[in-house]
Amino acid sequence: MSYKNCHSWKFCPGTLSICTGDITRSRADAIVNAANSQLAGGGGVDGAIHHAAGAEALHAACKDIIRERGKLPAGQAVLTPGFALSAKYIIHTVGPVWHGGTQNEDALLASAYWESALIAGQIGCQSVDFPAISCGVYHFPVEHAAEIALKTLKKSLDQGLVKSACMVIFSRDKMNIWLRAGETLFESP
Ligand code: AR6
Repeated sequence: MSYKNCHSWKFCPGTLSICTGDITRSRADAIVNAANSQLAGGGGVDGAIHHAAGAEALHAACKDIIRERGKLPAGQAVLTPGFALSAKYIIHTVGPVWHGGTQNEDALLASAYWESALIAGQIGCQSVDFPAISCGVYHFPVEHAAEIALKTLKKSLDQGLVKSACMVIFSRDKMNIWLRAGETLFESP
């Protein structure tokens, strides 16, 4: 595993982890991309994934999806191969843009995690790694996002969608926020 500072909670069934690292180096069966509705690539983790997977092949696969089904609304997810990544699949989801919590952002963020885990389960992935969806240019407050993400991933483990889910936190500064959220949710009596 190329991640660092990993902290894991073992549940029955499944393991939920939080690590620092670069998700493009994931060894999981699938990684999740925090994409935009056009699946057009962009900056942040989306840009890094397109670059590492091979921009041309991934762009072509994304274009085919958009041609077939139209734009991907926030809260939904779709699948492409991982191309040059070690991960076999990329699950692209669109998180909500933060508008102060007035536009159903909490439910849309939970749905982005849930729908991604659902696809991972449907294609037989045992392990799936997630970035902090919406916590970059979409400006979702990190403490709040962490609580929603971890609760939703725990539920996906409880329901047996996947065996192992890992939150990959890019910035070490934000790691404490995620760990605190995990401790509060899973270790408080
Ligand atoms: N590995 C893991 N996490 C990363 C990486 C990486 N290599 N690079 C950045 N992050 P963002 P969003 C973290 O802005 O807020 C794109 O342009 C980053 O530190 O990538 O959902 C899309 O095309 C942050 O915590 O995604 C969309 O237009 C987190 O990933 C838009 O941004 C998410 O930040 C989506 O915005």
